Amino acid sequence: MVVCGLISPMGVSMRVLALLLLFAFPALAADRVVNVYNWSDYIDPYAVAHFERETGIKVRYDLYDSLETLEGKMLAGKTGYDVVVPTSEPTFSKLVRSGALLPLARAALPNAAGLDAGLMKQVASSDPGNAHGVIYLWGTIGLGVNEARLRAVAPDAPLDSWDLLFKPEWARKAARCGITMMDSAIDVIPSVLKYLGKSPDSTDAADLAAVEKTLRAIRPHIRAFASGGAVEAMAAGETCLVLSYSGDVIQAAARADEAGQGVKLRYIAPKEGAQLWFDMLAIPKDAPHPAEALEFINFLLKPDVMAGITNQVRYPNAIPATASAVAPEIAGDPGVYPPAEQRARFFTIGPVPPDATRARARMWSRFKGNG
Ligand code: N2P
Repeated sequence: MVVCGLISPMGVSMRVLALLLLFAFPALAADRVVNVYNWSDYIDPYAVAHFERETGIKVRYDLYDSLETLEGKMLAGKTGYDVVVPTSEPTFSKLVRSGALLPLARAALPNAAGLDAGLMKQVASSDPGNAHGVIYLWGTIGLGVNEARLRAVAPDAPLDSWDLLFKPEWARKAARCGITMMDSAIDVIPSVLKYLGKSPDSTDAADLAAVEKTLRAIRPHIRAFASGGAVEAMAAGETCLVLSYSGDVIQAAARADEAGQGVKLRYIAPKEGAQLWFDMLAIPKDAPHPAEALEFINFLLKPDVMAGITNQVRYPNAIPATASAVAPEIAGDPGVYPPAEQRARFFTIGPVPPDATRARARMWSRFKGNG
């Protein structure tokens, strides 16, 4: 189409010149692409379309819904991905330590100047000098409840506590309206350790045995393990209790409201402590299109684009200038932007050594298999 446009009014010679240029510089002829590997339900589709239109770069987009899946791909190497979104701990820090990520060329990321300095400092413990990643979105791990259905089967259930799921007497009751748990040893075990009064980073075999005992006791009451699909199942009213990521539950609540079938959902950051995490935009070391990756990341960090993402997926971002463009019902939702007294009960995790990671993964498959 471009070549045809050149025929007139300057005639055939211009067309020949254009063709010659394309032969001499094949990159001009090739489509520019960026291969993005991100969590499911984690972007504003309009942002992707807008980026493609503005830059001419085509976005190829793949999804995962657990850190285990992302780690499996990254450890095998040669993923072909240009942008990945690992959680600061334990995955991103592990990738940084193993040299699996490209240092970010700051000059290509002018919009990174808009990132919250305090939050970036917090993730610097996973990535010295913030060399390999910028914060995309953040959130917590907690419980999603369909209060009306839970109250119907357990009128005095403790809705503010992990007891609701981790105490067999409550789980047994909740099982009557359905319990779903995310399928991730990495993202579930720290919360159980914390609930048991242990360090969420514990590598002690006795602590892991206590976690296993707790989980096994509620195993018969879990209807399904699902990370991505939990949102739909909850929104459809198929389950009444889910262990999941904050924004996933809040998205489910919004979808349920839109569906108008009377399903009302709520996110709870349990009082004993909810894990706070940060998801990072990063570029694999062997990314085939690192320049396009930087353009994509820089685009996502634009305040208007990032505000659109938060409005869509209901996770908070780390760009303070988005505040005025985030919808009031989202900015005012304590599950999305937690007030200080709630944040005081959040905890973060540190790196998990390889042998502890393996022990946790083995325990998780024993637990899951014991249905
Ligand atoms: C999106 C899940 C995101 C976050 N569905 C987990 N870090």
